Amino acid sequence: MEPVNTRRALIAVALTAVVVAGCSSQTTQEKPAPVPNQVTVIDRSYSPSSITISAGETVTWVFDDGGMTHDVVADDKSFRSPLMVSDTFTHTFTEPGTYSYHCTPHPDMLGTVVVQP
Ligand SMILES: [Cu+2]
Repeated sequence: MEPVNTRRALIAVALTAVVVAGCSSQTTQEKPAPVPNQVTVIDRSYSPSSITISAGETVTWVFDDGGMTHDVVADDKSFRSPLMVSDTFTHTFTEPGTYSYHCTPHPDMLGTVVVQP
């Protein structure tokens, strides 16, 4: 009697382990969650060109323009990225306001971050 119950318990544990392992392997195959407040630097422009966030939030610029070099420079100099061809640049905005920025090599590349209270 006792050994049978123990065996059943072990089988239940083994089945549970398989289910959990299946779930976790599925999780690792999912794409990473999209970054909030993301601006993609692509096609010689900022996309979206205007983004609205709340004070305390962070904007992430993703440089992905096929090898073309860009940067992100605030018109009021409150933030500035290096010149970049790939990777990301982030800036956290603590003060509400409207921040316009541009690209040094391409002065016609313009973007705006609107920070709400
Ligand atoms: Cu540029």
